[in-house]
Amino acid sequence: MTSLWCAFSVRKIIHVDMDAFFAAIEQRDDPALRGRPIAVGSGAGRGVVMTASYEARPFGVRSAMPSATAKQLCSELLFVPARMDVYRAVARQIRAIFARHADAVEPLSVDEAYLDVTAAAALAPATAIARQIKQEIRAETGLTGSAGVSINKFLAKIASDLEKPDGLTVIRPEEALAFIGALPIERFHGVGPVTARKLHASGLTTGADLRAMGFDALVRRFGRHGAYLWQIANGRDERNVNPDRLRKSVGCERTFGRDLSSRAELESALLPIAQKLEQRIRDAAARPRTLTLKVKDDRFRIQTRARGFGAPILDADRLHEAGRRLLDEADLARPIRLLGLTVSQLEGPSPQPDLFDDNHDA
Ligand code: TTP
Ligand code: MG
Repeated sequence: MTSLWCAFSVRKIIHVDMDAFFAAIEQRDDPALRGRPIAVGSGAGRGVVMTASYEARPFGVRSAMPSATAKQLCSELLFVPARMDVYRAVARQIRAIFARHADAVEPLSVDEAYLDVTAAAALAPATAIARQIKQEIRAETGLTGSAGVSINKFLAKIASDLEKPDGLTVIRPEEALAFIGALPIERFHGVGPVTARKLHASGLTTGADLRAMGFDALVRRFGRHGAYLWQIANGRDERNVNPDRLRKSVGCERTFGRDLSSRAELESALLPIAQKLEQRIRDAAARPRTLTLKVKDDRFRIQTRARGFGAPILDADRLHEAGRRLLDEADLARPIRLLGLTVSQLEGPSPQPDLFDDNHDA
């Protein structure tokens, strides 16, 4: 009786993440790059590494690293310029494969998604579905992805990372608690370096430590984030696979009490907008690469000016600085009644939002 009930109540979630996505596509399309350490991104000036092939990783070359540093670590590193249109087209192919197998698909970034296969798993085991998806990805795109299969999003995502590249890792319901118990708290989503330091200072290093501390003590010490940590440590993550989660843009704008005329006033008015936007970017777990400035003057004429970035633009200072540069491109002859900043092109890996970051209401 119990096992029957379990069979119907336990969800089956798969997380798929492509291996060295941009770099693997470049190696697929140019045989001369295969088997070699490559980085996608600009190798010139202040360029950054978008991703590195698995051959480059043993040298320590990583995403978001300045290209100059990467070259120092690996002198043979080949830089290949990004071809975003190609990557997006492959992302669409992969999503089409997911849609064939899952009841719900939630893309997290250009190369990863959560799949809810609970209903499909009544016909074939979730592990077999994951294997089939990996096969179809390989057959239709010539690329490999890694899959994690488990009972919730948290465990599925951790699982997909465990045997990269070309991995398939299953964390079964009966293994979940032991797995989380041994898991270092740094691996918990939402625990970045700041939170990790605080937890370590309280003697907490693993999921088992969090469980042992107990719900009440965790909440007393860490507020609602303590409650979240306790839930996760006990294998509870009820978040649904939500197909509509991915947003196209995030923005913030202000209409001023009086129209602003001086450049200095406009620049300082832009700062709180950038700060609010930083918070919204974090809340949306976005990795935006385009910033758009909106300017409305006293005659309600609207101008927009936009700029793209090689790496995600996330913090208020950079948003403010980029916004000020965009002001240079706008016609500011008339008094200004509204300024706005919007980021778009949100695709990219979701960051680990840190629960105790300054802007968070921890
Ligand atoms: P990831 O899935 O984080 O990395 P990856 O697919 O290259 O490698 P892994 O096998 O470890 O999953 O990101 C997917 C793509 O997003 C990556 O190929 C390039 C891009 N990207 C950036 O442009 N900047 C970044 O800082 C990161 C992390 C990724
Ligand atoms: Mg990936």
